Amino acid sequence: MAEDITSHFNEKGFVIAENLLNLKEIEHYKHVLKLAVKSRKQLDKRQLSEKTEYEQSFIQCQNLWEDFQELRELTFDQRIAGIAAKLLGVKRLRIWHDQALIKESGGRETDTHHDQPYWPIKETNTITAWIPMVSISEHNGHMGFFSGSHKVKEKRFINIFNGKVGQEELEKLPQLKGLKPEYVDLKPGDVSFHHGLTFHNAKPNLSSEDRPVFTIIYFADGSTRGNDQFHFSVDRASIGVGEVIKSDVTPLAFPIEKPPNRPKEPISDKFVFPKSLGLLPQD
Ligand SMILES: O=C(O)CCC(=O)C(=O)O
Repeated sequence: MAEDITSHFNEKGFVIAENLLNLKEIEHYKHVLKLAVKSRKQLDKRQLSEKTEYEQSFIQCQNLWEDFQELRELTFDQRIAGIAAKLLGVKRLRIWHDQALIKESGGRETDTHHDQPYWPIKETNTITAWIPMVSISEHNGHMGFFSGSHKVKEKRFINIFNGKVGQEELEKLPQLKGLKPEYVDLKPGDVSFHHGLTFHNAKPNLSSEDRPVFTIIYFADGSTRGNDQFHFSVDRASIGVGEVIKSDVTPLAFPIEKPPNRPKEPISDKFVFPKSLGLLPQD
């Protein structure tokens, strides 16, 4: 099976690992994820319609492992990280960050993009595990992947943060030429993995329930900082351009015996109530 999913991943840039977690675990993580998001977003009283277009795609809370011990178990789960390492073909992985992506009931689509340009990592040995806490279908924000788009080794920054991305911009991308997204339905316990260069999007949530999802982003150990674009995962540790990305805010994720300790300066201590993008604690 592992061989199959690796060749599928290499060919398509995404793959599904079915039944990786059991239903009891998913029920547990669904509960703790809900509490974590509630805590981080306690000051945000806005209705969906009052949010920016970007925020109408999902409620986003990053670096939850640093603040919530029970989610740390998930972020550093060796079954998930082990598959991610296998898919990337590397022996050791680090955490870039984790996050909740809760597409609210009525939430709009997630615009087409790939992830790598959002991260100042020079090498492109990166992968995201996308872990739904409910069944995912066309009704509640399933993801669509542009199969093979990761093979064009070129980073294109798509600005999804300022509102809907124009079709004209997407049509010009060599990565998407002749491709349509392959939408993927998932059961609780399934985990999808996508490469940092794979273009993807997600459908709106037409259902009456929020779509709770937790994602974990990993990068190959030994990767270096590629540019000076600000990012919490390198700037908190003062990692300079060209230096190896290695600190207690991006700890080893695989292989490890047990989850790491909380970083010396956890994100919610250092960045209290930031009013930026709604990415981080509170706001
Ligand atoms: O969950 C979504 O709607 C989008 C997820 C995504 O873009 C990602 O995990 O890279």
